[in-house]
Amino acid sequence: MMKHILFIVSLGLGLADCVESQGVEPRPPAVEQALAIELTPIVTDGLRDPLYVTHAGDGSGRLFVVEQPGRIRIVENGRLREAPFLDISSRVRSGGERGLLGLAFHPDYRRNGRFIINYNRDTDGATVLAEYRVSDNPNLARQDETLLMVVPQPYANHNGGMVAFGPDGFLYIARGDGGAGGDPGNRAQNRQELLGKILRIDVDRGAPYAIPADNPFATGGGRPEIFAYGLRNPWRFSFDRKTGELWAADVGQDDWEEIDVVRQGANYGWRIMEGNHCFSPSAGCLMSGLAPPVAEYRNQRPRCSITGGYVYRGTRIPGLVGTYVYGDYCSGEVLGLSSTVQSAQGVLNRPQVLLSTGLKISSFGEDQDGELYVVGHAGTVHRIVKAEGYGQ
Ligand SMILES: [Ca+2]
Repeated sequence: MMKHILFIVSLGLGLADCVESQGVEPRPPAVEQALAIELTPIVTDGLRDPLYVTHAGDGSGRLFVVEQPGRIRIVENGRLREAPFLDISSRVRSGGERGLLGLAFHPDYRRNGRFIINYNRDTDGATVLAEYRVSDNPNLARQDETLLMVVPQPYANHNGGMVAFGPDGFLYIARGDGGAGGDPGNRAQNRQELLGKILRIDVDRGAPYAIPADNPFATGGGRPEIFAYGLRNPWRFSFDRKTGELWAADVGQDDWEEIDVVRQGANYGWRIMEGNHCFSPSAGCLMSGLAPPVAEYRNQRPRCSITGGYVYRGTRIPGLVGTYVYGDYCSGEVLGLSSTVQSAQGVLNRPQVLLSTGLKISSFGEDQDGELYVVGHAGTVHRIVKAEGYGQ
């Protein structure tokens, strides 16, 4: 298991870079210090290709870690339990961008024991959305599943994978554009396709689900499950606990990674646009009616792929409250977008580096208190904490 050397870069290095190349004024030291974070290890051994961490909302304090090959593991009292909560690895086709990709506990999990997972099935790689339940043992799920939705995948990549319940109690589902490169089937713009979208369904009504009455195409014009479209591969999204806003990070094609605040019925532009830039056609594209990202950055090395995170609403890092914390899979940087910066500068195209970790950041996650975690694909989970002694 590789050892990760974690060090604080905070805004020091990031700003130095900005000042050199852009002539940007450095921030006041107080702001830097308020945003200074570091990582504390939660699990550094025993995980295989983790992709996500979350909580069950049941007051147990447990963390649930999704392993790409098809297992869900429990961290309880700081210890990784050996026996998985769920192991469906025999049903999962894993590797590359496929595998067990998403997990969402029902908002009423404490009473009904229901949770939703999203994976690529072993037979044909199609994306399966399914419901599972806990057994009489709170640390062990039942193996039987209720299928909610199966979506064929034309290519191996861009499977999306995030699932989460919104503040409205509906289930939101991230669907990539089906893969290859450049969305060859133009699926993200096709409202008759479920790929390249964020979907929204009601898993408490209907069989196997119902369509929320105010979904944009509930009565026609597209597939009724669609909540928003024109997305390439919204690998991770989240809801701001305070505002209810849906923040999605859409992985870019050749040049631009982007962050979208996703609104009902909006078209986020792919493949017409990549970030704020024409993609197809490469110039003179018609941008009217397309929702621009709230931020973008170039995916030049060492950056390669945005990993969406969370607007921080925890209590342990007061200076970070309200900042959208996200990262890049290749550079290992934890990045931040603060709402004040966003409103002051409009579209921000230089990410604010909060921390360089050396991790392959596959995901972020929240515990029940809203504290944030970073998942390293090589097998780690760390908690984001306030940098102690910073500036002393
Ligand atoms: Ca876009």
